[in-house]
Amino acid sequence: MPRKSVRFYTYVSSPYGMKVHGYLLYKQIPFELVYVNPIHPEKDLPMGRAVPVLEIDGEVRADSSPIGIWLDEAFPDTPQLMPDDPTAAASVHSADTWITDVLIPAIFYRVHPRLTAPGNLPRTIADTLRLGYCVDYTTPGGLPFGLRYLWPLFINRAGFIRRMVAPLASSASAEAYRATVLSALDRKLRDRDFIAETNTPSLADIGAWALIAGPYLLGLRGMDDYIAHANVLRWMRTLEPAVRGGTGLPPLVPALLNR
Ligand SMILES: N[C@@H](CCC(=O)N[C@@H](CS)C(=O)NCC(=O)O)C(=O)O
Repeated sequence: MPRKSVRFYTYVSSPYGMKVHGYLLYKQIPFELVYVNPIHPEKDLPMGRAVPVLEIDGEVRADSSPIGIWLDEAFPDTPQLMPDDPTAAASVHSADTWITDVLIPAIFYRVHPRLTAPGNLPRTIADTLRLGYCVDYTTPGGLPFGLRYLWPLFINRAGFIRRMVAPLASSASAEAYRATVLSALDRKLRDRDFIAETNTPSLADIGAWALIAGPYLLGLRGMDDYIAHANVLRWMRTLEPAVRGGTGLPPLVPALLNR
């Protein structure tokens, strides 16, 4: 059978994109990576204006977790992200909801200048400038002149980020919120190897791994705090060989941006 053609549209800084990127690396599916211009994503995307979008043999779909399930169907001979057993599958879905509702906002919150504790504002601005640099570097033709220096403002204004972090505004600092979330993950991993009730890595593990490793690899500061959580660290290390790439596939973060 001829090899399926897979094209993956994202931006380097998109958490949802990082999840899908992780799925593709874990399954070792050869794919073409297309970084879209985040200012006018609709010009580069085959559908809509949100990333990630995946195209398999000309068929396009959006939405990160459903994309993972679609990849299982399209590539049944690769490691499966969703278990067959219905109880285990329900546990993966519930863990994936936690990732969407809790883990991803914790990451966005950390780089949202307006909501950060005042003492951490310089660091948060430095991190958002770093994100601007990474997006500029990976966007074909670069961002419009000077925009990368305005990235903190761009992040502050993005509607989907505002909606996501709004309920968290009453939390303590971004760091404290992130520490609470990592502690919760550490407790989940205390008595088991994977986030959901599965015997092998699932959609939840691969997504969460990419979400924790991606911002660290992009060079944001303070993103190595997971090391302080022994169970999270053990789990990150166990999964690393399977998700880090090294198989000639486009890595989660391009080598020249990588630490
Ligand atoms: N539920 C979607 C969310 C995707 C999403 O919010 N993507 C952001 C980038 S991280 C985006 O492109 N937002 C632009 C918009 O919604 O207009 C998924 O899981 O893929």
